[in-house]
Amino acid sequence: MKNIIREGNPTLRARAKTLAFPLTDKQRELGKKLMEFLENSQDPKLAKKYQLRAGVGLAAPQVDQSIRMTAVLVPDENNQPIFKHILINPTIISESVRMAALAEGEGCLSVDRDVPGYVPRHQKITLRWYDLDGQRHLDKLRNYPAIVCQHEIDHLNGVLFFDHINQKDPFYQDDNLVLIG
Ligand code: SB7
Ligand code: NI
Repeated sequence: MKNIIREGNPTLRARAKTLAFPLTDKQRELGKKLMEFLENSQDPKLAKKYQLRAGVGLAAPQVDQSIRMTAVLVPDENNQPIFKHILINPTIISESVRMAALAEGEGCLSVDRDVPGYVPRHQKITLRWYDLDGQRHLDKLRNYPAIVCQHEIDHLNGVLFFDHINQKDPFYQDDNLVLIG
């Protein structure tokens, strides 16, 4: 997965296409490659060897495929996966009013610069998604896994994390925003 596209490439600003089932063999392979990339990027030895930045998610548009597919691999403190799935056509079907943001801010493998500031996201979401075989899933997520999924779904809609940062006051925190991490 050497071909991650960067900010400025119009694919990152496009609305990606909904996938139809059954997926093609190529689409299935792409899903597995996205996940493999995340696994390798989180393996300290492999990451060093291939000079990868650690990633918890990677969306198909980031490899210039404008389709609604993303891999998510969120580990816990012991490096055990707490949410590890290849998501096809993910949709947020309900969301909390309460917002959450990472205290550290966010980064993106497609953005080669630090953009400081809080990125407010829904603290809890209910996510509907399909796996590679077309099976439907529903998951209730909160905090970090919810934030990562929202970052990835944004990629499917042509949105980048810094679009959510308050321009005038990047670290503005209203009463409804909880910081995590
Ligand atoms: C911080 C980082 C990510 C998500 C949420 C908070 C993912 C970074 C890797 N990606 O660019 C995936 O799109
Ligand atoms: Ni990203």
